[in-house]
Amino acid sequence: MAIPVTEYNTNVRPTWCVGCGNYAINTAIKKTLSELDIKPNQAFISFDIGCNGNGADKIKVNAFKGLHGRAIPLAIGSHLANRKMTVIADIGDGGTLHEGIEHLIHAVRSNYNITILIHNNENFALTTGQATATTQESKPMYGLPDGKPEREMYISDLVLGQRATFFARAYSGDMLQMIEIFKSAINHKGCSIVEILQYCPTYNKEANPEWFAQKIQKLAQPVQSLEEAIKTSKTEEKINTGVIYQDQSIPTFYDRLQNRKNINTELVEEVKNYDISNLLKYLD
Ligand SMILES: Cc1ncc(C[n+]2csc(CCOP(=O)(O)OP(=O)(O)O)c2C)c(N)n1
Ligand code: SF4
Repeated sequence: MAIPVTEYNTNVRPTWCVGCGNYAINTAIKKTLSELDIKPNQAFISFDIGCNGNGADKIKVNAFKGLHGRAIPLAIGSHLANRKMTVIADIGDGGTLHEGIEHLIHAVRSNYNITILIHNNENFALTTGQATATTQESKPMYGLPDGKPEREMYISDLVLGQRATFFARAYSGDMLQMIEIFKSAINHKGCSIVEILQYCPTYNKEANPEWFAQKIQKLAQPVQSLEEAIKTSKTEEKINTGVIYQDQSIPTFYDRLQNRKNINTELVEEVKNYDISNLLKYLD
């Protein structure tokens, strides 16, 4: 029998704005863990700074809220320390594509066995709606009344360009699809990236449920090649959601380290014989 969803509840009341997509995302994570029978003490979630990160104390798992943009290296470190744990990094588009962009690239490249959930609300919401890399070109934003001068960046282009082994797109307004996507992402052996189109009624009013209803189309199944995945992930006419690409044939970071298996690590000679009495004398 699945673990009741209430087991993942805390007594902290959410403070997100009315209608914010973060409510549904937080609940979808709980429902996913419940349906996969992952107990609260078997999951580690690193949360970022931002509205998304305020989910940290609203879910009962091993949760850690780190510095802005660092949810991904925290997840990687936790996975390397305990590979039995289900490890998720939960982060906003700002933290992922600005402060922490290098971590995303290396997580994908190394294919660590973690899941990265990116709340893409197309702005730095907690700090009152500044433009991020995913904000549409020319859109007026806080501090940019004449519109964002740069072109937008697509998460799919970035991660599929680095040969991600799993890329999916979910929408915060579709809880059932979100849960199915999160389950596939957690079950994927390797680094799974889920871009969640997150409704932010306060700073990104244009991308509202009516707009999403017209734009979104659900992909029946993943496409076969990276090239096709990059094309399918484009968001100009229609926005495809679902698992867009998955390659199970690439070994994870740890599976590649065959030479380290069953080896008891020992200190090298020069470390074993290092005399530290000189350093210790300052402790007296
Ligand atoms: C290194 C660093 N840079 C900037 C900030 C200020 N800051 C705090 S939250 C935030 C916005 C977060 O935006 P995003 O990651 O997209 O998450 P959202 O609030 O939209 O969920 C910023 C810029 C910070 N705390 N640390
Ligand atoms: S500002 Fe946007 S992302 Fe932040 S809580 Fe409000 S609706 Fe949600």
